[in-house]
Amino acid sequence: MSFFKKLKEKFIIEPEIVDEKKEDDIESSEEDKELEEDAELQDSAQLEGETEVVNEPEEGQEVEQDEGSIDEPVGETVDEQAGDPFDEAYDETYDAPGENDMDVLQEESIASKFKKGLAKTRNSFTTKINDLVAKYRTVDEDFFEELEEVLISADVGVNAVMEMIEELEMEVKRRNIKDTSQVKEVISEKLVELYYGEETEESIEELSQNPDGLTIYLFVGVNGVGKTTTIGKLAHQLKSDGKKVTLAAGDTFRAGAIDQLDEWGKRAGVNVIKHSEGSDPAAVIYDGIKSAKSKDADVLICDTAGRLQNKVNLMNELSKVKRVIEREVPGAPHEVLLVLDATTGQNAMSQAKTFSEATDVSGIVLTKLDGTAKGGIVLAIRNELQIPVKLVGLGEKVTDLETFDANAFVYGLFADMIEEQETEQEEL
Ligand SMILES: Nc1nc2c(ncn2[C@@H]2O[C@H](COP(=O)(O)OP(=O)(O)O)[C@@H](O)[C@H]2O)c(=O)[nH]1
Ligand SMILES: [Mg+2]
Repeated sequence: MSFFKKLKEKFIIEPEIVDEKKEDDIESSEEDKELEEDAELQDSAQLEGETEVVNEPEEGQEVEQDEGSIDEPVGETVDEQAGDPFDEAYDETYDAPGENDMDVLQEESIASKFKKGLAKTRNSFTTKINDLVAKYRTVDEDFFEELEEVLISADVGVNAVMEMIEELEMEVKRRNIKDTSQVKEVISEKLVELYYGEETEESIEELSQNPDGLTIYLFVGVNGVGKTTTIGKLAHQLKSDGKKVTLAAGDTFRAGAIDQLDEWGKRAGVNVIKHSEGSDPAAVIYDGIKSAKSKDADVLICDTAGRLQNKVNLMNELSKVKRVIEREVPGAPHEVLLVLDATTGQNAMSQAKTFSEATDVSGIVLTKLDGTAKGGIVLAIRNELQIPVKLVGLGEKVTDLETFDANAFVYGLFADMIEEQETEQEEL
């Protein structure tokens, strides 16, 4: 099967099935008149996809995030509406489908989220690849040379690009491909291979958990990368999965950091342990663990400060926090998640190097992928640091956090080409 077709089958479901599901969902929450009305409006607008209903803000309701600040292409319908991320109707409708439908629905929404979140990267990448294919009709050395530049300009990373081009050249020879338009699909396939490397199993790397007892996640990273926001999103996700969550406000350094986490905690409906500004972060984390244990919580998520200007202090502080965690819960922390801002490009790479020297980073959270045209940084990080990207931030809404999936990522990058190829084939 062709790779585009594989991605399509994995991530796109038939529109009719979606429509049926939508009707089912609405029936199952009949008592909610407003929701029904919303759905009817949606139907008459003939929008496709199942998620508009749930994301639509109710009348008069405050819209939390201003999506207008992120310029997005028009014409993509699924999941586009900004709504109150904590809207009750969201959870109700989202949970409504029967168990068997759940996988399909979730995959569809993962694909649409990656597609939406990667719009900037895709637009730039698709244009460049299409230009390249138009310029060189047949595959030759010049074509590969320019392709190399396109990939590097998307921040894929020089080493990764070299490896990729070498693989591509071999594959093109092996399959006897002459026409450059056919190379697009091979590129997409090779990008996934590049991400997973030697691993035979293309596993999606979920966060590790403590099989018996409290799971602890420690978040690290410099100021402004999105630690607190990601913690809020993750807390909401875990809570929706039925987990009992506690947050510890370990960023005692920055003014407002404690309140910010507290606010996220309130919105997600989870417990927040905090001390006053300027207090010892390790003491906050210690109290967090004590509280989480006494409340029989499943997960404790620890926020930390990120002033890299004072590197030695920061690293000492992190080591102390980590020691407390290790001492109080054997086997913890179950993840040390380094948060990196995708829009900072190669700077993110150097932060990753600094932090992994000071502490054992187990996974990367790459935020603000929606804000950059250089989403290729995901591949560079994995390839050059050998640390898996576990979560990606695809927007500012509470639901804009996804477990990283290289296939969904590549789908997000090639969605236009995949859909284009589809119509071409239908026309034949
Ligand atoms: N567009 C976008 N913005 C994000 C994302 N994650 C975080 N942000 C924004 O980044 C800014 C800094 O986030 P914050 O959580 O305070 O960073 P911290 O200093 O590391 O805790 C905030 O304005 C967030 O809304 C994301 O995935 N996409
Ligand atoms: Mg913060």
